[in-house]
Amino acid sequence: MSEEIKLAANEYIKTRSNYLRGTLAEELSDLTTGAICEDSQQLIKFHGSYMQDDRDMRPTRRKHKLDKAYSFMIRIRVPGGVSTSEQWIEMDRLADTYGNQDFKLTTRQAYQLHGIIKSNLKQTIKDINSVAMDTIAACGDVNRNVMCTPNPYLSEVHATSLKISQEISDHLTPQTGAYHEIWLDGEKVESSKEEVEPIYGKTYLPRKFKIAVAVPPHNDVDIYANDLSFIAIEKDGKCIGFNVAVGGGMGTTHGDVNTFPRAADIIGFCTVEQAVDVAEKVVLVQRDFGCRTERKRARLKYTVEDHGADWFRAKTEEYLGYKLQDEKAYEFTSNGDTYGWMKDDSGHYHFCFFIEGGRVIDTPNYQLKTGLLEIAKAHSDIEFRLTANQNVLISNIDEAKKAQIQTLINQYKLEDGSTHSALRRSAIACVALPTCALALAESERYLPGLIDKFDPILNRLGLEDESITIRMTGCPNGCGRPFLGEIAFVGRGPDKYNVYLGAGHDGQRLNKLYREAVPGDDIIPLIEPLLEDYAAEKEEGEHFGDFVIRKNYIAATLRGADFHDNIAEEAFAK
Ligand code: SRM
Ligand code: SF4
Repeated sequence: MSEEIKLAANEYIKTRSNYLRGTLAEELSDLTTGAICEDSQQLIKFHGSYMQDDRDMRPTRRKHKLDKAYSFMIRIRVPGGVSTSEQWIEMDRLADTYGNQDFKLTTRQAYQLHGIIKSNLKQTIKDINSVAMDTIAACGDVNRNVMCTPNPYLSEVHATSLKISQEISDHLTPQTGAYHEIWLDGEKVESSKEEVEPIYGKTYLPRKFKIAVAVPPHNDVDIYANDLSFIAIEKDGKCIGFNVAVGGGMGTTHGDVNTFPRAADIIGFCTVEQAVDVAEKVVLVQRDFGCRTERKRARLKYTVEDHGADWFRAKTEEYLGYKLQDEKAYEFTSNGDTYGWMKDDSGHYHFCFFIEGGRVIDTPNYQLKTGLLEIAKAHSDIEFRLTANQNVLISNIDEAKKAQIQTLINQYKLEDGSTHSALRRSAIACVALPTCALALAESERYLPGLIDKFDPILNRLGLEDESITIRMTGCPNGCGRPFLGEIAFVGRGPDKYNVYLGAGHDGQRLNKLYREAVPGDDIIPLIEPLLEDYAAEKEEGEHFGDFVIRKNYIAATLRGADFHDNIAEEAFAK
């Protein structure tokens, strides 16, 4: 008798959910509690929301024997990162009306609202949909927000890449009527169940799935961190197709050698016309061969790692019914953003603002949120393009508007980053505390202060214009893509960080563990000598990540007597 395979718990939740319905509708109308049940906490992710609680308030509430301060985070999809002035204005309003009076620009070109209480959740999602944005598949075991290089400097190639990213997004959006029924008071559809999700089927994917499209030389969407990505190949100013990369991902678990970050492999090239089909077939291969027994091993990167990239290419080609072409030459130069005014080759202007930590907020000294709102209100026909480095680029501006916008930029002293060190301009911090349930340490609230301490050192060493990518996350899930930072800090416990060094400045090479569980106060003394060496010994044009690898600092540490955790060594050997 064959033994029944025990699947991961979420597989059963998906199976019995009737295409993501579960008991969500009933629970939303029960206002005797601000929470929802555990199954619903998993299901609501597919609808773009997470149940959270304010972790800062936990001790006080515990002391007074109160339940946790529950609220919901809502993630709003923005395929390719392109939103309108109207949508920006609505995000601002929703943050003030239902949220925490601020909103977050995420590392995947989406918006996030925090602090929405259960009784306001439905109205907030309705309002989001009323400005032609949605939240379905912003989270959950499905394809998430599809990213695309936001800077349209190569107009034609960019236009094609953006169009493809939006077509892929549309094609892979779940078809279930549950979203409309629950949030938009849509008619209940008596579905012919087996047909409702033609691509995903009733158990969707084994795990989240992420796609990005990059236009070289910018790797600002960090394609090597994605399950699937497309690298635009240009010839004579036109996009002739894409290199296809699979198997990237960041998430890992401290102490678990079976989990590791992985940089994607390029498996071939497809034409523009084939791209949506390729995306679908890669998703289908992962649907059919991805691990459904252990969620920690369920990402596509493990399917590629376990079977090999050649197997993955062959399987994809089998599903496609045709062969991919061989990869074409391309070059990335950085994974950061370019700030300030830019002009594309069709003559339009774009301006990239520096938004520290992606948090759009007013403070007594800096009216960032108000300033951006005033720009959106004054110019209804411009775009707000979110970047994967948590910044925003306003776009499609003609000569006349440029001057008017510059007046508002001056009035509100809006930052193009030029008053900051290049290190700060090249930083990413994930949300972490107080909203993220998984945070082991601070991140968004901590990194700016840490950079304050780095700045005088960089000035002293003449390194203030070196755009060293620095990334911090509150845990090893990797939401700020820390394993692609030239310097990275990954939360290990309260005020303790694992320190990683040596990623490629172009985002192609992962970094390596340098020191474990470093207390916050010890970070500067640990890194300062390396920066001094770098200032004294770097070669012309050499990036910090390349320098630490050339100097073998990390290998030396790995052999050092104080290195006692071989877990990371094994993981990073891959
Ligand atoms: Fe993430 C989980 C925030 C980009 C890997 N991520 C979470 C949750 C939802 C925590 C949770 O499960 O309870 C975080 C919510 C915090 C909060 O309070 O808002 C969270 N992730 C974020 C954002 C908002 C970070 C940011 O500061 O911008 C990013 C939202 C992206 C979006 O718009 O869709 C975000 N997360 C990423 C990225 C970067 C990327 O995709 O380019 C990664 C690494 C890439 C990857 O997926 O491998 C990432 N998040 C994770 C993981 C680890 C997944 C894994 O394979 O193990 C988790 C945990 C999980 O899924 O179990 C996670
Ligand atoms: Fe939370 Fe960890 Fe992601 Fe940071 S990296 S947002 S702490 S899950």
